[in-house]
Amino acid sequence: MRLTVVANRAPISRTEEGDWVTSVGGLTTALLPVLSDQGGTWVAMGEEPDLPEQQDYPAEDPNFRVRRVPLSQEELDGYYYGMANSVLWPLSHYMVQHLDLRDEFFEHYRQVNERFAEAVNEEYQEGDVIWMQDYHLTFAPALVREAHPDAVMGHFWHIPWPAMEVFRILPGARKILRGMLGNDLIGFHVEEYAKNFVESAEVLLGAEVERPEGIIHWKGREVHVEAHPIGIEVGRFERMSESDKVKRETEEVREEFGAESLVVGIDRLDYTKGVLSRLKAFEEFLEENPDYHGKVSLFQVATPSRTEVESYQQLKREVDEAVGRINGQFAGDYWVPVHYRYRTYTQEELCSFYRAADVALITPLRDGMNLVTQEFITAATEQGVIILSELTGAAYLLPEALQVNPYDQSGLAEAIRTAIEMPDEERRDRIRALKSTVADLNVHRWADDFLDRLAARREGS
Ligand code: ADQ
Repeated sequence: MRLTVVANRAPISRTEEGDWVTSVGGLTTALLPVLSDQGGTWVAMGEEPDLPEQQDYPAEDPNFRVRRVPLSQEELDGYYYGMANSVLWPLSHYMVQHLDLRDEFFEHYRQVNERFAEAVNEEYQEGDVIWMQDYHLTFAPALVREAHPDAVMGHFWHIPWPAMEVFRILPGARKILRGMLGNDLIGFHVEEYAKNFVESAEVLLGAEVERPEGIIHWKGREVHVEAHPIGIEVGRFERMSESDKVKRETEEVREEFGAESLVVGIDRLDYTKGVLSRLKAFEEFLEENPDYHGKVSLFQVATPSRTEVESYQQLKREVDEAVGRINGQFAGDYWVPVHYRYRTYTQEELCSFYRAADVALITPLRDGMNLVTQEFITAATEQGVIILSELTGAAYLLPEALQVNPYDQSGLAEAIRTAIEMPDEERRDRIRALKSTVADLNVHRWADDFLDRLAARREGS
């Protein structure tokens, strides 16, 4: 069964030396083996003007094709930075204060989705399975469906689907739902998002739905809506974290920061990740617990992200300021309370940070899943304690984490103390249970399960 993957980003990129390499990242790693094995095409946006529209890969012995949809700067601004990142992203994370609603965003998004659909239609061969990814491509499914009524098509949505009453705030909400209902199968990380989607279709479009099966009847077809929690490449993270190099680097990290207890946070710098509230909670922890001054440090890594969007620039300024304020107020002669790094690291380096942590502080204000949690758990030693926001998809699957409400600053400050003081035996029991769940989630299993369900949809079940 040939596969057409449709995603915003291509799975290969060009190095500075001009060589083509496959990207690092869960989605690429999960889908490329399947694509290479079964043949097919990966359709993605063309981010730079000089990239080929069609590229067979690898050049010497191709086993799949990359098809690019070239975008002008104006289209990229409207479709990607605008509609995807400044409208659908904040809305799906319940952050309506960050909504930037503009007609031109919607218009560019619609046009770019049409071009994606045209590219898919041109590449499509009878019997192919089409798998769309994420919130960049909500109109494309219905457009492909018009051209290929018999195509088997699925969509995985990587962020939360918000409650119906929040989703309906969006002008154009019904158009987005109609676009998505071109699919045969729609996957979310957890049941709660799937239920929200079904309710949106029922209330906003008047569609007939079947619960608890999660079936929407639409234009004479069935659209199945299911939970398919994503995982990480467990084997790779296990191997990396057990390697001598990572173990050595872990020691170096511990020595560099010198604290008795190290609390670690690692996130893309995005307002959904709760970095600012986390820093304030750590500040409150230091205010309330003078006995821990000089003994506990927070190591916060923030990856630069969407730096073109104003609200992200503002967040960076606020985080810089908060780190300066905390260190200015609390630092002692040989103790820095917050070590802050604003940069990207290799996965091996991240593993050494995960292993160096006594406590992982993962407190998004909302997150579809949160893969950093799964990476932390996989790499962690038996000492590692995971503090996890209950407003993440991961929280539904990982009850043994110390769960917190990320909006509750005092609760978070208290959880830091609880985590630091947790007895060894409890730490070990919790992390063992967490490791076992994360091992089962595995991204390869996720891809296989979704594709199996798509194959079943072809048979009509
Ligand atoms: P993201 O919002 O990007 O993903 P997350 O799932 O945590 O969030 O993944 C972040 C990835 O970036 C991790 O693999 C992590 O290793 C990496 N990373 C973080 N900091 C880094 C750094 N400094 N340098 C290099 N890499 C870094 C979206 C949704 C999530 C969902 C995923 C997958 O928002 O909810 O879990 O997709 O579906």
